[in-house]
Amino acid sequence: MITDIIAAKDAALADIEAAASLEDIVALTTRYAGKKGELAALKKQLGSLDSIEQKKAAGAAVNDAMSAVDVALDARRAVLSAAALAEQVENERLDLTEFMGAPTRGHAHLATQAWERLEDVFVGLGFRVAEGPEVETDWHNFEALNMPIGHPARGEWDTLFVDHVPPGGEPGSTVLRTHTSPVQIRTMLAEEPPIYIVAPGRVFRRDTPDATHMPVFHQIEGLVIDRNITMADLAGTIDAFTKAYFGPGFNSRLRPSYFPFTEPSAEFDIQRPDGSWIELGGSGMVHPNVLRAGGLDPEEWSGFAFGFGIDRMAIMRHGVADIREMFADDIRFLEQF
Ligand code: FA5
Repeated sequence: MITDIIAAKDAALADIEAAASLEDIVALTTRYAGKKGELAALKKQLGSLDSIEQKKAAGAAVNDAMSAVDVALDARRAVLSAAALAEQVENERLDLTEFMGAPTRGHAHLATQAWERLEDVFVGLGFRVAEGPEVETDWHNFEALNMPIGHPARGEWDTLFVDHVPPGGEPGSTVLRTHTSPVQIRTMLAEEPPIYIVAPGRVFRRDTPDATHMPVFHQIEGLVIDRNITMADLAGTIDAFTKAYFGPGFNSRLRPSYFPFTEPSAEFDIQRPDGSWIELGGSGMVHPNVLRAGGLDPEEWSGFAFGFGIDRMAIMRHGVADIREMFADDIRFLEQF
């Protein structure tokens, strides 16, 4: 019997050594190490042996054979698994040095290009670039801009609220800024006039996307605070800016309007090549209440402010019919600019 056991063990070890795949290992495990395997069958025969000594010796031989087979299976499985993994890695390897045809160069997105060009134009006119946070307090976004809680004009901006209550604050008092105008307040509170800044940035509204609206878009705010600033300074600045940004052949107009934070207020429109007008932004003389919220004396200081839609300016300048094209991430559209 012991001879049979040793023969079975040697056959098993030779087969395991010769196994070429993990599937072979599974089959050999069933054949030799399983409950119905060859060694288990020999173990069952132990009972038929005559003496206790024979049973002990044969039992020890079977156990020894079984553990030798288990060890061999584990070792061979480890070798084959490592080989399979190496093969998979090699098959899935990406050659990052490979390129198809001539390399192409990327460039800044159309919105970024417009943003940077606008900054350049205004820096050329003597403005400095300022910025503020995208997550704002209700106070900076509305209240300091002459829109106390309950003011009907708040409804003009379909506001997105942030689920955050600041220490000592009220629920619903944190918003995604609906315009860049809160940067006016932050700038007035942070520095002494004279102030000549532009503040480009991302703003958020619960607007449904259409040809001229996006729920996330960009504005550039302008703020001038100095002595004896008049509406003529505002009109002159907008005229100079229009010529510098759009070039000759574009017409612009200021149209009387209403904003709570400016008085008087004007809307700024530009004429499309097809003759139709599109609204690009709002503007006006900074309201005395806004100067006060910014810590300034309206008897001493006056100023003007404006807020233009950057994306609208980009589509106007390039003759794009639909603002949604800007954000569809279609490389065929973007690479034209
Ligand atoms: C404002 O946001 C005022 N803060 C502008 C302002 C600043 C007035 C300073 C006076 C003084 P309004 O909601 O009209 O105003 O937006 C200004 C411009 O942003 C619009 O003229 C338009 O060009 C752009 N705009 C508004 N909503 C969208 C939108 N959903 N998608 C793309 N552009 C938009």
